[in-house]
Amino acid sequence: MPSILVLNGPNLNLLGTREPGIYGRTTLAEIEADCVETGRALGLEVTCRQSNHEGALVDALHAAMGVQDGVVLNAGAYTHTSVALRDAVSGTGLPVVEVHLSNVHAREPFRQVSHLAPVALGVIAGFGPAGYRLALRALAGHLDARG
Ligand code: CA2
Repeated sequence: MPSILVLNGPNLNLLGTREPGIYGRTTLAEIEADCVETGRALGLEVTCRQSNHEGALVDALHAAMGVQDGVVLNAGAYTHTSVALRDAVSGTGLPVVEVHLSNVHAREPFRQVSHLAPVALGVIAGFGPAGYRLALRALAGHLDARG
């Protein structure tokens, strides 16, 4: 069974507790449980991780090499700043779907820049927690087509 890492970055552990106007009321634990459930329905084994630390996110991507078949990545603010994460994404060679809860393209100009998008399989933004489900579906289709 293909294995997928769902990796969340800085501050996403606060989901559902603060700023519900932007990020909604769903907690990260609820999103992760939904990912595991969606994965089960799609025939994917889903493992979830979150870190507030750039290097720990790089380490998590490295650890996924040879173990996992794809990654759903919401790197939070590091999306817009981190060349190290971009290098880790391209270095692992894993298919990575970049996810954002909010429509980053409708927000501040600095959020419209992604260092990850050019090395990602694709990007999903603006659909709230449903974006993770869409990303898992996209990865399942990609892995299936690749054989
Ligand atoms: O829309 C997204 O998913 C983001 O990746 C969320 C990041 C933001 O820096 C990106 O530009 C877009 C921020 C996550 C912060 O989450 C919070 C949740 C509740 C309270 C405060 C922050």
